[in-house]
Amino acid sequence: MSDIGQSVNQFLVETQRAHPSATGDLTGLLNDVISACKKIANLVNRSSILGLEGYASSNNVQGEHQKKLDILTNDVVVEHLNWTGHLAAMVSEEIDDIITIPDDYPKGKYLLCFDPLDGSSNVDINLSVGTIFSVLRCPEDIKKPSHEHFLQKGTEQVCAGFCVYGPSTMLILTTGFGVNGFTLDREVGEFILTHPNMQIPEDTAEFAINMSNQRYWQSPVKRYIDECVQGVDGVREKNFNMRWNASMVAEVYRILTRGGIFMYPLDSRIAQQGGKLRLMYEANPMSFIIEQAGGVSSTGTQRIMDLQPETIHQRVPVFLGSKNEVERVVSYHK
Ligand code: AHM
Ligand code: MG
Repeated sequence: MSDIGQSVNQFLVETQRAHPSATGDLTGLLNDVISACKKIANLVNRSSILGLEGYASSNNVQGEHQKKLDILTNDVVVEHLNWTGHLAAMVSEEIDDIITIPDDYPKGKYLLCFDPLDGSSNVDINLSVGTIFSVLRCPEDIKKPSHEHFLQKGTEQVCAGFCVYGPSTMLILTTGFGVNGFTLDREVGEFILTHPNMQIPEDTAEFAINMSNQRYWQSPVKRYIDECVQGVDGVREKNFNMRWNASMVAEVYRILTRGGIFMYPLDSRIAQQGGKLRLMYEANPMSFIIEQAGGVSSTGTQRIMDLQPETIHQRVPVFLGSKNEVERVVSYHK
């Protein structure tokens, strides 16, 4: 029988049963994350009606001007997850320090890193935004996790996922056994398995990069993009298409669906800060998903999931997507 049409809850419970040592804690945690995402989908969908467009008066730890929805969606995740007993602590793009679990709630065995509203520059113009999350194990016997407990390589992730709030609300999940995509059925309020076992084609003729930064790029990236743009008249002998959503969740969803390469490279403007995208709650979870779907994810010189994080808000250059294209741009860095 086809699995298509299964609810995400049934999918998670059946996955849990297939692993007899599983306690149900991860299923419980994921159900909490999914509830938070449904609430966020609703807020994003109704943001104009609710008067939630525009900026708040604050900056986040990265010095970025926060949107009202950045703050609100962060609070939704925290409030859905801090009392349920599955987490020991959280890290959010929007909050400088670790988010601890209040003393009167039980502590769980997992750590959550999340970006509550990725691509939020798109929210006021009615384009896709999303929520990205990564689940790590909290070392046993640690009652109050500190920064060092979060600084685990991407290869240590137990689960990663993201939601895209687009024409449909989609949830993409991996627990290390392939990648599955679910669509929110708003009529019944449930995510339904619509895209089982997503696979990224090894070849592609579509790239995604913010071309307005071209003059700041390093030579391997300039060379790779020049060759794509030359199309049939250059060494690649085929024409390339370009997309840039300014929303990593939308780009990664597109790549999971029809292939492609996504790049946010180091450039001379952002070299000092190490890149634009954040390792713990953007690059690592997306890399886990991309690799589980047969793609490749690199900084240009190193597999992203092998990086030893040094700080919770660390940034990295990102090249991810169809295997043969990512390997090509990586080879230009050698
Ligand atoms: P955000 O988490 O503050 O939204 O920033 C991350 C986003 C990514 O989703 C997207 O790929 C990138 O920033 C777009 O950057 P730019 O506006 O420089 O093109
Ligand atoms: Mg983000």
